[in-house]
Amino acid sequence: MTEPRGPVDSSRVPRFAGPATFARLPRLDEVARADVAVVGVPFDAGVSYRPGARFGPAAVREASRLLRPYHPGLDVSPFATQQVADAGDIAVNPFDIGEAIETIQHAAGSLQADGTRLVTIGGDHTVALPLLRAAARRHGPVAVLHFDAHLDTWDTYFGAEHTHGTPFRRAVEEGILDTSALSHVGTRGPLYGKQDLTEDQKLGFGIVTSADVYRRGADEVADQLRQRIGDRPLYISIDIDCLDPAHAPGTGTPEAGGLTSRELLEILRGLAGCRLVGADVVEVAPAYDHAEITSVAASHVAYDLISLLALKENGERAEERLPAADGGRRP
Ligand SMILES: [Mn+2]
Repeated sequence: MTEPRGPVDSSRVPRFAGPATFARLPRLDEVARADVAVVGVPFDAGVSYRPGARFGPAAVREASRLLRPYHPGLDVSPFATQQVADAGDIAVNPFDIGEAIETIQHAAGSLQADGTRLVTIGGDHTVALPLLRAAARRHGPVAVLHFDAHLDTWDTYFGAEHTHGTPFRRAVEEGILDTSALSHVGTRGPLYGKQDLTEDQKLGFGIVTSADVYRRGADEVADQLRQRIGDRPLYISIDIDCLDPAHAPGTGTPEAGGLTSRELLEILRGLAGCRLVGADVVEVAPAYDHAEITSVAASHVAYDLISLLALKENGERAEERLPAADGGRRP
């Protein structure tokens, strides 16, 4: 295997210049194949409140320019031990949710046909359903870790089955999730009624509320989640509104009392060793953002997901080769 092609060298091209790909990585068509592909889904026709997540992928890519090649928390160089590439955006019909879902499922299936794992940048949360279908087609029913202020297991809204509030109920109904290992993390805020919780529980979800994370701490929460997940294939879906609006104002349905970006990143790092097969970061709506707070948080979250993918199931490096090009200290 040839050495992975990494990001543009920031000692030669400053970070504010160069390609607008995620972390200034090569495009997918510039490499023979990728172990991990970052793909955007600029789609927000499924939102129930503020629109604008269709501009999420571009904003997260822009905010990712400052990412550096070595992750000290996980002791891994995620762009050196595996080939990571930017697959661009999936072009979806903004006027037909059903067709958009089909397009996303097909595109995700093609992208991962040769074993490439996907980190998807949304887009509203509707996109999780076709991504879960594509993951389950390849790996069988998947465990799901769902970071979100909301349950996203509602049945319908204005009669619509496919919205950003329904993907996980549809996925359970379709039998593509391993219902023995489903968890929401960061849940909070008012619901329509107590039945929202009882129905969610019947679908198989456990809940770690935002308050639970505050009281128990990130390490204990991550340990508990890791035990529940075990060695099942794991899909992580991160709605950026799991973060408090102070940490992620640029999103469609904000709720007070959320996680800090530090708590989210520490929980993710505590999942090292899990069998991660795919992930998404969704609901970044840059028009409501300030000073790139939300898109910076989302880009770092995506970086941590890519770093987790660089770790083997037992927590060791995916490849034993040491990073060659990334050793230097660069701004
Ligand atoms: Mn959501």
